[in-house]
Amino acid sequence: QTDINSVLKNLGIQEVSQAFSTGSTWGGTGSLGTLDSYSPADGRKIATVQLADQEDYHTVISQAQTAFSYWRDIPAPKRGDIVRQLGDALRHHKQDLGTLVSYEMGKSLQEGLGEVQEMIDICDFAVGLSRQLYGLTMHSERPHHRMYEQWHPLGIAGIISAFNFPVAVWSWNAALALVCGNVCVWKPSSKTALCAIACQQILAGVLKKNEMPEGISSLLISEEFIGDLMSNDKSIPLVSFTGSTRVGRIVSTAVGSRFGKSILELGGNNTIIISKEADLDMSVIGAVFGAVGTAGQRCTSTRRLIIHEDIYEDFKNRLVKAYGQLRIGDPLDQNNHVGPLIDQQAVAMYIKAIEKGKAEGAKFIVEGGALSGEGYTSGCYVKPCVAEVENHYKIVQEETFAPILYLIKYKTLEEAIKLQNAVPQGLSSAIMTLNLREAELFLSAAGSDCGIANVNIGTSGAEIGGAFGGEKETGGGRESGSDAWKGYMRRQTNTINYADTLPLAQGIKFNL
Ligand code: UN1
Repeated sequence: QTDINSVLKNLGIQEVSQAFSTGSTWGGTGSLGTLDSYSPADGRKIATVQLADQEDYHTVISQAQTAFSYWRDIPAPKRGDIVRQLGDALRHHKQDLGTLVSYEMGKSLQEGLGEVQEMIDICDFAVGLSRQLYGLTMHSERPHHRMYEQWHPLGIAGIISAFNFPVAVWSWNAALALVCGNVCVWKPSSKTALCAIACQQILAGVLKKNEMPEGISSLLISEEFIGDLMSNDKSIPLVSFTGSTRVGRIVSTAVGSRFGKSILELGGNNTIIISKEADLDMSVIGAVFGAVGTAGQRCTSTRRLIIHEDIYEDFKNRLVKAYGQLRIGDPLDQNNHVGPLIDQQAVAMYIKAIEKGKAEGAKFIVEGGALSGEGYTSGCYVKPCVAEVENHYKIVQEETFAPILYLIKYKTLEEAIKLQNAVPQGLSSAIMTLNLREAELFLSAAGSDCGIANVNIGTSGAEIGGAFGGEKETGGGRESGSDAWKGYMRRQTNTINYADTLPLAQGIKFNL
């Protein structure tokens, strides 16, 4: 039995929290009222938070601007040392924070702890990066000239994150943005405000210990209002948005029209192609975890399986058997595989998607439905389900944030790749095959059109070391590893003349 009250106490969560924080300082005018956070696990109210208004927003932004002038002057490796301390603090709080993620968001405790592990990993990555923010040196075409590039911080990095990864997505952005010399302003999902408050407290503690000023990392609690202000605010040069394609389009249009930068991590419609040469035991585990993990609420969740016709029936039967073994219930109980959806609104969306699918001809081989009765009183639990469909069905073309898995049959790999690419989204994809030719074709320019393409691994569970993100309606942004840090900086090309004449480029003569 987990003692939620002591978890909340350890993380510094109060019964009523204020609307914003600039670090150690909390505040809020209270003009927009409050919001209660409920656990989808048992329906209990956890705590109440105030909503930030325009005045709160301006307080935070002006503090952040002042802090930026200070933070950008601190050498990057020293900024890295502060992020290293954040990683240590997260190690210390891993159990409590993972538990809160599980309780407030509803993912299994294992996945909650995994999310905190991702935070620790990205901190480690960012510490190393703080000594490797490299620019290139180029050879100038002019004599006695030196040409090189430098990477400078942008200023305020605005982070708008979703409920499904309530802590990790912030850390991917914040850890990188901070070592790059930016300050951060975070607007988390209002559905997981307490997770955000916990993260903010942990980082604030580290900043305070290092005698850093207020405003290096700020938090604003809001529904959509603050996200709107951020998208339209010229004083936020970068907005990193994770969420639906629908909202992402609004954010990117607003940011783009003021020529700001954005990093967009939007919807996915992720597929595993199961070849007739796949290891089927492995494929079942990959498919089921991908489809039901986080109750199908990852942007990398497996939505479609495209299965070779020769093994279709066999694989279908194995899948039905595996679904029969799933235990659905309290996410904090480690015997369960699947927890609740985030709220009852999500359940309604799931039900509607099933109905829409049936109307279009989807044939459910594992039936879905909402669960009620003992253990399910929050009204947020649903049955993971599986349907045979055609790829062009409207519902199959959409991302439904719930555990609904669609099966499609194929004959040739070329056809399978075409089907997998024939959706508006382009985040994650995978092929299960032991055949090298198939694997390489899938990864080639003529293969998957997604930002992530895996062989003999499912679609979810990406490591932080690689660049994370996708193409098409997924938004094109990249976060986490590789050179994703460049998205948080501005590039400056510098040319220095140490000759005693002024030769012009391209050989142009200009004599006075
Ligand atoms: C998301 O769902 O927003 O690959 C991100 C994964 C995680 C990230 C998911 N590392 O499933």
